Amino acid sequence: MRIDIISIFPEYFAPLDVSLIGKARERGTLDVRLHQLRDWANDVHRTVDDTPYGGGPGMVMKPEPWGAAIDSLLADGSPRMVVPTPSGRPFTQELAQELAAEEWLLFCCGRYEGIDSRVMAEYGSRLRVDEVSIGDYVLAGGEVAVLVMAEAIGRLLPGVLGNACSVVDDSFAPGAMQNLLEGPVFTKPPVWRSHEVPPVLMSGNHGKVARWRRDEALRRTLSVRPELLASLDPATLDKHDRRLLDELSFRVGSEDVAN
Ligand code: J9T
Repeated sequence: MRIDIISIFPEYFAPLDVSLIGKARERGTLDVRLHQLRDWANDVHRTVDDTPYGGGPGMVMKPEPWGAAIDSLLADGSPRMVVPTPSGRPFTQELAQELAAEEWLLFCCGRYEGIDSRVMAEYGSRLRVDEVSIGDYVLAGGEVAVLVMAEAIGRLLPGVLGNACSVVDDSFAPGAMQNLLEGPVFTKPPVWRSHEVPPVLMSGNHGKVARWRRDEALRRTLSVRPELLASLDPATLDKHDRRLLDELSFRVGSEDVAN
C-alpha cells in the first residue's frame, strides 16, 4: 500500500519510522511519502492560510497550495483521499478495514480552522474523498489523527502483524466477539502483590475459559459502553448471556433466543 501525507508539519510523522509500521515500511509492504504543503505556496512567506469569509475566529487554509500539492500527486493516478476533521464521518474498525483494502491513500492534514471547502468539492468530483473524525474532540491539527488512522490501517495489511489471529480477535473486528469489549487479560506470575489470576484461566478447561471470557466481556461492555450492548443484535446472545445480563439488570431488546 502507498500512503501520501500532505502537512505543514511532516516531522510529526517520525513515529511511522518505528514499530510495526516502521518494519512494514522497511520491508516495502507500506510506502509512506511525506509532503510539505508550504512547498506549493506561491509567495516568499510560503503562506498557506488566510482569514475566513463571513468572519469569525482563526484562519482557514487557502485552496491554491492544496490544489497544487494534490495535482502534483495525481500524475501517478487516483488515490483515495482522506481529510481528518472533527466534523467528518466516524473512523471505525469497519472504515479501517475498508481503507486497508485500498492500494493508495492520500491524507490531507488541515491546521487552523480547516481547509477551504472547495478543495474537497474539487477533488470529490474526481476521487473518492472522505472527511473523517477519530472521535468527539478537537485537535490542533489533523496530523495526530492521521497517525491514529495509519496505525489502525497499517496493522491490518497482510504480513504486518506477527499473529494473524490478533487481528480477528480485536474488540471491534466484525466477527469475533461482535461489538463487545474485551475483558481483562493476565500473564505470569499467578500471584502478583497478592492479586491472583482467576483460577478458571489456569484450569485448562477451554469451554469454561471461553464462557468466563464472554461473561467478562459482557460485564465490561455494560459497565463502560452500555450503548454498544444496546445496539447488539439480540439473536447473538445465548441463554447464558441473557442470564448474566438479567442478573446485571440489563434489559435485552428482543425475546428471540439463540441456542
Ligand atoms: C484538526 O483536526 C482535528 O481536530 C480532528 C481530526 C480528526 N478527528 C478529530 N476528532 C479531530
